[in-house]
Order: sequence, then structure tokens, then C-alpha cells
Amino acid sequence: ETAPATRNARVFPPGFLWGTATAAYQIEGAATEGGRTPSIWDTFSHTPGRTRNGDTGDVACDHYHRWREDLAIMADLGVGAYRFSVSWPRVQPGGSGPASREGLDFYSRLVDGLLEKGIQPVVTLYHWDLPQELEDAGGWPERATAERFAEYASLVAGALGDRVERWTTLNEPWCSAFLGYGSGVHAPGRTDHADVLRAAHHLNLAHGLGTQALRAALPGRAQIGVSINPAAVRALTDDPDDLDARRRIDALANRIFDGPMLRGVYDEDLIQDTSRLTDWSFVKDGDLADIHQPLDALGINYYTPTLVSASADRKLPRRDGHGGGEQSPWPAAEDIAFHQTPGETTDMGWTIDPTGLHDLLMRYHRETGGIPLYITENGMACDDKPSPDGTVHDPDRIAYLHSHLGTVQRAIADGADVRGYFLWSLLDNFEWAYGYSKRFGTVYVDFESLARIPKSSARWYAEVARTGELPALPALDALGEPVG
Ligand code: GBH
Repeated sequence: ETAPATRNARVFPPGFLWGTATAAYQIEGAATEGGRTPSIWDTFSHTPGRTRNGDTGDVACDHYHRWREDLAIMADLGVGAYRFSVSWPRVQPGGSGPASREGLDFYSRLVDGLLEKGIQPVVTLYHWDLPQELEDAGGWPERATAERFAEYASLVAGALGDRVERWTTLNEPWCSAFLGYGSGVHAPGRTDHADVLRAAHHLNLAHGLGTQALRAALPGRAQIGVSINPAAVRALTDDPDDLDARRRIDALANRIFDGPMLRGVYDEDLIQDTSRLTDWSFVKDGDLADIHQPLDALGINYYTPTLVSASADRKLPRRDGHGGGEQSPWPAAEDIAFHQTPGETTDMGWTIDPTGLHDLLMRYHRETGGIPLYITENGMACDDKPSPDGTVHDPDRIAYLHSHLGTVQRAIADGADVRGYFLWSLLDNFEWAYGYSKRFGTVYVDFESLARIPKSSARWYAEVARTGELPALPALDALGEPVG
């Protein structure tokens, strides 16, 4: 249905969920406290040469100890929801067997604190911190890891399911499989293209078995979803070869996950394109039915589009498409070239182009047959620094959020059922292989003193969330001034 002509086009629908997002390893610290065992990210970040400056998540934002302060900041922001992840090795040391009461209690207190402040908790079960023991047993390329995940899902649901209604199985399985086992720039740092495909399948299976475990453990009102990072893939030219490169990357970036999850299939072209690496015999009878579970929400994480061509075309500068690794994350795609999308870039070097978000929202609106969509991550890295007066002014982030939220409104006007938006991230945090060198927070963190300073974008975003309305650009300029 379309909005009445008189409605202010800049107003979001009533009930639109406004939130911020974080992930356990990126903010918690307290890596050895409360019985927590190492995850693959502890091992990886402690391996020399894997992260910038050798940064680790040992302390991170020390959120494990400072969560009350972070909660108070969120309450000041006035946003309605908070998306966080549970650290698997904190609540189930070693990744199998009994739960850690102390670990579960941390999240239980956090959930109670959020509810007291009227903030809806949105729990992500897996944001990349696989217990090291499960990696030692083979990790995501092994089927057993998916079975362990379903047990872990039941255990968390049992502890928090009386209060948490919104659940997400996995965050960005593409990153876990392709960056973790392909390019090796993420933990566990392995580089085998056949393993990427096995890992992708077992992540899909983990999602399916985990969804079934959550359904069994949770009351009927629970809303279960997954957060993917679909690529808005564009071809450099309309040449058939470039269009075919786009088809192949679409298969590897998107359809390898949304095929089984949303349609119960691995598309034939994906299987053909990768046949020299695997016969896909790790897909057992019944797996596709297990993966294809009804979902209540689809989370889309979006940062930048992806531009490809059939070969190293020189019309535009190339980019690695590897997330900085030596080896490509993409199996059986050595001939495909990745290019820098024209336009201004963020501190990550990612081009700012909100049209990709519109494309993805419309695509998934069509392809899911109307499952409610949420943007579960969107935001930018800026080189933020406090001014002499102690404030942190981030007008570039405000402009980024403004343009992307404008695109969300256009998608809604075009019929997409978008129900919420989560700014990545609440806090500056451990940006994986980039360590603390990249700041995505709407709240500045001084990594020496661990002091938090809300940036000007925090005040701007709070106002958008409060009014449910995007301010026009003059107001944007005014709000972009440093605030005292
Ligand atoms: C998300 O990953 C994560 O969920 C979150 O934890 C993280 O902090 C946040 O984004 C910011 O990075 O690889 O250079 O060709 C996003 C990871 C970013 C991977 C874009 C694919 C494509 C550009 N994705 N990237 S490149």
C-alpha cells in the first residue's frame, strides 16, 4: 500500500524500530573472565600479523564491566532496540556440554536492564566467535559444528526466552565462510576454497537447525530471523561476459545463503560454477528441508555496493575484493575482477552509495514474498577525534546516515516492508582485522581511558528516532554542529 499523498514523505511508518547494534567480541573484553574459553577470534588476534597493530579483543570497550554505563547512554539516545550478540564460549565454555551460569547471568542482567529502560533486546546468537575447541575439531567445514550450534541455541533460548522476543541465528555467514576459510583475513584464517563451500553449507545448516531449536524452546511470540550481508552486485558494463561475472558473484555472495534459507535450493549454476572444487556431496538428504525454515524477519546488513567485470578491465581502478587478503575469498572466480565503485569513500575505503541498499530491499521484498525486513547494520567508519572542548563532531556520519535512511524511505514508498533500522555501531570498537584503527561508533570510545563520548551523530540519530522523521538538509547542517 502507498502512503497518502498528504503524508510527509520523510516520516517513517508508525512502530518503525530504531536501534543500534554491537557484537560480543568487538565490545565486551573480559576474555578470560567468568569461565569463558577462547574463541577463534582470541586465537587469531593473538597470532602475530593477523590484526592491525596486533590489536586484540582482550579489553575492547570493557563492556562486560561497563554495561550499565552503556545502557544509560542508550537510554539517553532514546532508541527502542539494541542488537547485541552472545559470546558462545562465555555461555557454553568449549562449545559443547553444560552452560556457564555466570556467562548466562551476564546476558540475563543485560536483558533485564534493557527491558527496564524500555529498550527491546535483539539477540544474535553467532557473530563470529566460534569456540576454539570446535575449530580444533574442524570448524565450520565440519557438519558437527552445525549440530553443536543448535544445542547452543536451545541453551540460550532456555535462559533468555522468557524475556527476549527477537532472535537472530547468524550474523553474515558470508564473512564466516569466505573471509574465515577463503581469504583468511578473518578467524580462523584458513585459505581453502573447497572449505569455503563446506563452511557455507554448514552455516546454512546451523541456521536451519538453530531456528528449529529456537522454535521448540521459545513461546509463540518469538520472532526468528537471520542477518545476511547481501552484495548489491553490479556489472562494470553490459557486455555479456560482465553480466555473467555478476551472475556468478551473485551466486557466491547471495544465492548460496538465500537459496537454501528462503527457497530450499542451491541453484544449479552455483553448483556448476564450483564443480571443479567440490561435488557438493556434503549436502545430505533432508538438509535443504532443514535449512528452509519459515522466518519472521530478514536482517540485511549494508555498507557499500560490489562492482565486477569478467576480466581486469582498465576502465576503473581495481580493488582487491578480498577485504585486504592475499588470496581471494571467492571460490572458482579467479578470472573475475573487482572494481572500486566511483564516488566518495569512507575511512574503510568503501564507496558511499545508498542505491545498493534500495536495490537489496526491493529484491528481498520480492524474493521473500513479504517477510518483514530490517536493516540490522548500516553505518560508516570515520577518522573521528575529540575537539579541544571534548566534543566529537562527525558530520560525515550524519550525512551517510541521512542518505541511507532516505533510501530506506524510498524503498518503503516503493512497497518494501521495512520494519526497522539498526545503526552500526553503538560504540567505536574492535573492528576485526583492522583492530581499533577504524571507528564505526555513534559514541566515541577513548581506548586508553575507556571513556565514552556521544558524537554529534548520536544526538542527530536520537532526534530521528524520537520524531520518526528525517530532518531536511538545513536542519541536518544545524544538527551537525558540535554540541556541548
Ligand atoms: C560487518 O561486516 C560486521 O557484521 C560488523 O561486525 C563489522 O564491524 C561491520 O560490518 C563493519 O565492518 O571486502 O573490501 O571487498 C561487514 C563486512 C564489509 C564484508 C564489506 C564485505 C566488501 C568490501 N563486509 N565487504 S571488500
